[in-house]
Amino acid sequence: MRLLKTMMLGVGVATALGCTATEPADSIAFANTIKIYPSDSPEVVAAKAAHVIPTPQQARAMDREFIAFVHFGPNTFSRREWGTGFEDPKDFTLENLDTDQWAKSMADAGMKMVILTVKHHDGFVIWQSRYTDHGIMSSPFMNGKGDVLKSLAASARKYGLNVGIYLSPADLYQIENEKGLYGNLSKKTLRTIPRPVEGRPFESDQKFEFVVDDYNEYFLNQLFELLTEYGPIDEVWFDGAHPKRKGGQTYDYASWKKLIHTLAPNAVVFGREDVRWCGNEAGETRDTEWNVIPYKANPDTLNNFYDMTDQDLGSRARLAEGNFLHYQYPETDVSIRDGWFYRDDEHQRVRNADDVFDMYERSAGGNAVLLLNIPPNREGRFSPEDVSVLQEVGRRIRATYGTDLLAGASTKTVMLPGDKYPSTVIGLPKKVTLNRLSISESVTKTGERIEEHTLQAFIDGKWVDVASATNIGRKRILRTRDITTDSLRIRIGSSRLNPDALTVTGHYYKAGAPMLGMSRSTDGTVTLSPRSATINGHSGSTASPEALLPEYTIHYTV
Ligand code: FUL
Repeated sequence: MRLLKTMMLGVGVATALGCTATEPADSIAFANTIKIYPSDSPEVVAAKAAHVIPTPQQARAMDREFIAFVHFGPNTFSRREWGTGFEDPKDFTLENLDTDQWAKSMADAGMKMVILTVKHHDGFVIWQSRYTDHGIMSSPFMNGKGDVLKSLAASARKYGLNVGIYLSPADLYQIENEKGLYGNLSKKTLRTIPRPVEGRPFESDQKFEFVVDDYNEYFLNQLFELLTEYGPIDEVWFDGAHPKRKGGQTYDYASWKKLIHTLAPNAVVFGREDVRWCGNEAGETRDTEWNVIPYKANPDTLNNFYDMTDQDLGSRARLAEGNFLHYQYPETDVSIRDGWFYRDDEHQRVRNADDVFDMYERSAGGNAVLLLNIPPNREGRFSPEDVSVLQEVGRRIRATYGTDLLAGASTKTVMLPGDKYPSTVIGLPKKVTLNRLSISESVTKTGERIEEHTLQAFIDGKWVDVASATNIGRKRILRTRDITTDSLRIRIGSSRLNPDALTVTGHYYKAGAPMLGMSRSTDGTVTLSPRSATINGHSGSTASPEALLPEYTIHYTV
């Protein structure tokens, strides 16, 4: 249900902000990055923040909501999390590869894209690169003729998934082998990308010139292959981890960026300007995830981006610390298993559907994107346990969010006494029972504005508060206890600028019985309670039990 321009009331922007004549707030242009000055008042900074909007690429990428990561490579066969660079391609003993099964499972889960580790930190490549023989071309798989990316890209397109690549800047093979290019202290000189290779024509005839060293040239040549020979690439993932460094090797990101923007115009870049790390690998999300981030240096020309792990990245107090405000959304990257790669040397636990569905709601419904890793096994398939979790999560997403219980509702705005902004009242033709409300701001048009909001429901003749949260952004899913009502009201507590139209939908999640955990204290008291999913100290939050669990009674017998 779309609430049309119901909330544009309030005082004129310039007056409200008390802006200077030199920079009235109503003249601020919407942009992906906006400069702020020491002379900007806190109100002007907040108004500028409300004018920072995603690029069309970022907006499309956020709309994907739930995407897949696939970690696959020599580690799958050596049972390691991080390789060493000394892997023997002969040990990549893949015999069967069923990327159709991967793609079908991902599509069943409701995922919209897959990002493959085409080169992890070990430096082994799983596509047919012209620039190294350390990879699938030297392995027994299909007598060296196999190409995992080619196969996955074809399967992904068959099942309607976009494709992304993880190309590790860290490269242990290029560090450890004698002729390795990483940190070889080569001079920066003018290089033409792609470097021609005899007998290996390119599919694209584009050419680029960059002044870079040997490793950056190697990296650019490989990016060129990946971005021109596998169909459209929608995300390029640059991991920040470095098991080892050598020779003061730096990365010429300006050149990489030029190549990516030219060859993959729809792609967003993770770890650089477009997409940031959420700050953990455990599926945790912030309660308040602002995507307007303060930067000291101009993010559009930055070479290095740092990991941001603070709980508060974008409150008004944080904004004032920057010189630039930039739109950058997070991906909640997390593995369905204990570890990024498939291993069976020890029992590798698999997250259950409760946990993954919870992460989906907190990420997609918390102004972020969920990036869930599913590591294929040595048979080249997703394991049955993982597949059943993906199927169940997809079923829950469709069952819950496939229907809008507010369809057909009427809306009006009312100014409640003492409030600064009008409230939106949603009237339904008859009572419905719901426990999820999804609210979106028009972020692509008018930015992220709302800072506090409360959902109220009309129950037994009076308005009661049902849920309160902070910002909204692209989407906020409010998870509530079951409410049966024919009237809802959204009140705005505070906002960076007058809130724009909201999109609101209502849903019902029919939760199954929770998994129970049992503990016994030293005095013999036994406690039975819903178990919180915990994997290797990665706690999968179960949020507030009252919002997530239906009203179950635990019956026990001794
Ligand atoms: C980390 C890497 O070191 C892990 O191996 C994995 O690829 C993860 C997604 O990023 O930084």
